[in-house]
Amino acid sequence: MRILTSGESHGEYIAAIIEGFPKGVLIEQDFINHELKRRMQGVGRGKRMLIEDDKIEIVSGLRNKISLASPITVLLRNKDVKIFTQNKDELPVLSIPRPAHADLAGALKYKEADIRNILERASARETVGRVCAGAICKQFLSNFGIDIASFTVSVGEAASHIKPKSVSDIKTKVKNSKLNCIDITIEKSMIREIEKVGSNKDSLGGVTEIWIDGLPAGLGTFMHFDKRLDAKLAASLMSIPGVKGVEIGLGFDYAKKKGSLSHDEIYYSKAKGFYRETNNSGGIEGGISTGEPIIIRIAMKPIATLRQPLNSVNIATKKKEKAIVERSDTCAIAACGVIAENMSAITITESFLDKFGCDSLDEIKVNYRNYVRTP
Ligand code: EPS
Repeated sequence: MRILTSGESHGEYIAAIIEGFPKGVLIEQDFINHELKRRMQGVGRGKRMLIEDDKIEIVSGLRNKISLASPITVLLRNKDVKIFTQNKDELPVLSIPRPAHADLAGALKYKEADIRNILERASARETVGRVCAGAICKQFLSNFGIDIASFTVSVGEAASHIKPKSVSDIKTKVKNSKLNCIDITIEKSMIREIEKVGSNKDSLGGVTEIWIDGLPAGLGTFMHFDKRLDAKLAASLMSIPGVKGVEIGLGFDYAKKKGSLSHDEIYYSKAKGFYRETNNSGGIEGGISTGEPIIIRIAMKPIATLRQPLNSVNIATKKKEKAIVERSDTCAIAACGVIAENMSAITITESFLDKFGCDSLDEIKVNYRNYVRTP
């Protein structure tokens, strides 16, 4: 399976093409719109989210809602269109890069004098296309009881220490949250932090945790470095704009502990097969899923655009100036969780299709059942 997205933040459309998706999968457009709506929400989101309604059209790859195995094309029309492919727009040239955005690195790389031509594609708006593809993959995975959820662990200094039991536990607890949080007490401190930095024209990041339940043991492999499931998940999550850290299971805490106190001992029962009573590995050993839930945390840096801008240099004059101010979010950690769920769904689907075949759902189901039958 291959996925392409296209589109600029203020261009006419965002598009996603999913090639190599199996035949016979029921795809509900409403579910994709539901995931897109979740991506728009959360305290700290910017005014753009009030302009857009982020509803999709699927223009190829399905017949009567069922996938045909041909490339699936999803289109989403932006409402806030400022740049055009054919007509001339009147936008001024932007020449003062924002620290922490792609502005300067992109302008240097592409020898570009107008930073608008960099930031339009570098904008996190592109993650709309990834959520569309991920929401299609989530619907494929649901045929095998695989489900994914996320929750906000911390925002600035406000951190929750509550541990969920499962994906369905997370889903129940975040239902009425304004920040995709399972801890309503700490959520209040998180919201206060976001409001405080917002009124100081500043920005914040945070940490979000992703859980994947229902995976069989055996996805991914150590046989080659680029097929390790942990490496694939880390790469796909690190590709989300603003993400600067990924840890699986105990992650960085492993480095502080003895092996005898950190490795997950192995048990067997007739009813459960092989199982563990702890899950410090985060559900992956040797680059392969163990059958325990996959647990990953990602850290997002503060949003790059500051309404009280940092020092920068005008790329035309080379003089010191304050960075440009574009409309932006104060904190996007809740949205980051939704994007991370959908990026994980893409990666898990890729490894699932590698293991069980990729042409039709019926064939994949037969292969899956044969595989899981023998422990
Ligand atoms: C975003 C849309 C963008 C930004 C944000 C994410 O819209 P606009 O630039 O029109 O306000 O709100 O992008 C960034 C934070 C960024 O740094 O690029 C979206 O749809 O997620």
